[in-house]
Amino acid sequence: MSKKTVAELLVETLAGAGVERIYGVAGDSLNGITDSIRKRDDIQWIPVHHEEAAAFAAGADAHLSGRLAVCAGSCGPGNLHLINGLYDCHRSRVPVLAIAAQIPSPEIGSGYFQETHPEQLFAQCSHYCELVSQPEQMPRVLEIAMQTALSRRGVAVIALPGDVALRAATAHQPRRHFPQPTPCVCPAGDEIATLAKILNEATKITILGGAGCAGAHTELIELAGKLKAPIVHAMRGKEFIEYDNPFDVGMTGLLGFSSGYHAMMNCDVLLMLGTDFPYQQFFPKDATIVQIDLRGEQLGRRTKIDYGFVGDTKTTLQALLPKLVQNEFEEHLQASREHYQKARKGLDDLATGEPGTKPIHPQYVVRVLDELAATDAIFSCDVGTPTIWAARYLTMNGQRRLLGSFTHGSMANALPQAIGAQVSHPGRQVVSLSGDGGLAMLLGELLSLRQLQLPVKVVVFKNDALAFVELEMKAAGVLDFATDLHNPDFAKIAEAAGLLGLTVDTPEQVRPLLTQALKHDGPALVEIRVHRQELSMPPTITLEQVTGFSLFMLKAVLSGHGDELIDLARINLFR
Ligand SMILES: Cc1cc2nc3c(=O)[nH]c(=O)nc-3n(C[C@H](O)[C@H](O)[C@H](O)COP(=O)(O)OP(=O)(O)OC[C@H]3O[C@@H](n4cnc5c(N)ncnc54)[C@H](O)[C@@H]3O)c2cc1C
Ligand SMILES: Cc1ncc(C[n+]2csc(CCOP(=O)(O)OP(=O)(O)O)c2C)c(N)n1
Repeated sequence: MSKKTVAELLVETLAGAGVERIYGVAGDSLNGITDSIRKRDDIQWIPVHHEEAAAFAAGADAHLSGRLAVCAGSCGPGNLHLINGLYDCHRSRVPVLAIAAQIPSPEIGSGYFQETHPEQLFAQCSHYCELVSQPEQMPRVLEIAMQTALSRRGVAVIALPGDVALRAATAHQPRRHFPQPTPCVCPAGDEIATLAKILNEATKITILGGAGCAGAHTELIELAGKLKAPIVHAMRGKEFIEYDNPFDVGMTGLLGFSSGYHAMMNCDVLLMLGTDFPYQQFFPKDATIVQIDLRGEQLGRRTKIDYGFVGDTKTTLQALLPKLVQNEFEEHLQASREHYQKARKGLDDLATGEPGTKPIHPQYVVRVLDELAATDAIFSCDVGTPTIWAARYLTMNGQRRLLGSFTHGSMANALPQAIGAQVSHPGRQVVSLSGDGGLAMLLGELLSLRQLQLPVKVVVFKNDALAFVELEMKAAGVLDFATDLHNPDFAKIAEAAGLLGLTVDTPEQVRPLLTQALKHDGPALVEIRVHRQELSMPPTITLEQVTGFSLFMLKAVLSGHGDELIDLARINLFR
């Protein structure tokens, strides 16, 4: 019988599979695991201050590396805190294993101190969630969990009672190799022929691409060239699609560009590639819609489709391209591109910083940040108005990365995601675009930056409000309420926490202080006093006009200024 404990076997299995770190907060029920990590030098414990941050950090790590990342929480409250972050990982389809420590096994079912039932709690945010109740289950349950997280892409959870973790393991040799499966999936020959026929017979074709186009940039651009098709992207596809793309016509959706919207509405055939863009209202009603997705269950989920094919984008396009004839009809592409340039200019015109004017336009801040940031910077943006600025003013180039809580939509994501990004990519510049509400929600994670010596740059958009919600309230015709924030001086808090803390009050300070922060050899926080209601309600739109219109929020979000409807609001509300 080996003297190795279950916890040691668990840690050995993870390390052997290439897992380099576990994010978490220590606790009694995790002692076996943390102690096993202490004894090894091929795997690290990454201490954060809130388990939710551990899950977000692991999600960012997995998203950027494409590999399994791991987080852990102690029993009861410790692993309950993981849940929101795990929902985000699961819904973003990143492979994350969560170790949820459990109370001593003989006490389960007695209402013991800190007792919860992780198998039930994590059921909705995982593909696999099992209790390890005896040593003989290990490492098999762990291996199944890891394989499931990788193969189905999402979260897997193992609940491990502290006492079981300390018992002697019965198995010796864990499996070593857990590569991320990357199967080539191609629709059958007759399906490719059908797809080619639809596309060859159409002239006005638009492509809507999403995160499922990652790794298929060359094929995508060649496809658009053959089809003379404008490419619209969904938010999670921005980092993979926008760059080096002469067919780019911007994003669609509430935060999108009117050019993206029009390109989709005016086409005869819409080709959806690797996207789960969620907003039904933005899909055309009369076009033929063709969808290609790696997961069959995604087909037709967001809009009624005419044809659906199961395949990965790269392999499918490689099979399709030789069967396509060159489309000679240029007008649709030209009109969409011209529209895009106009929409882009409209947004750029809002990103100004007149000396002396206060408060500062947040658009200007992000435009300057975009100019100053490294070619391979990793950005994360909080849910709230920072997501809007990131979508519109950060330029992707194939090397830069963009993290957000785009599918789950949770506040306070940016700082913990930046932690995961910086830990897993120590040489890269990592910038968190944080809301003042979002930062405050997981403020303790500033301390993690110091403790872990992570040179993350936190740019705080200080508008003294839950501004995104305020916009929604205005748009819904209700008075703002409960959205005020009586903020502290975040720069001073940062200084006290051992970070460089800077305050920007005027537009002329934006560039020098962002430059100083980016150059700083260590963590830095730049608090920027930005306009509270940058996206004000267009005064010409009344509640009656939008009653029953499910995109009511759009009129607030998409208008750059109260008197200037630059985007989709006009198209949707006044047609
Ligand atoms: C405040 C806020 C506002 C937002 N506003 C907008 C907005 O205006 N516009 C917008 O676009 N988004 C917006 N979002 C984000 C939105 O909620 C969705 O997360 C986003 O649109 C989805 O992007 P996606 O389709 O690229 O990625 P996903 O939702 O991740 O979909 C990717 C799809 O690709 C498939 N796939 C994966 N790999 C492959 C492969 N190799 N080959 C083929 N298929 C594959 C997957 O199965 C999945 O169906 C907003 C989010 C927030 C928080
Ligand atoms: C955990 C969580 N709570 C509440 C919300 C609802 N919500 C969405 S955006 C937002 C405001 C975000 O405020 P802040 O971080 O200050 O950014 P701002 O919009 O002001 O720039 C809120 C409360 C949410 N998405 N997630």
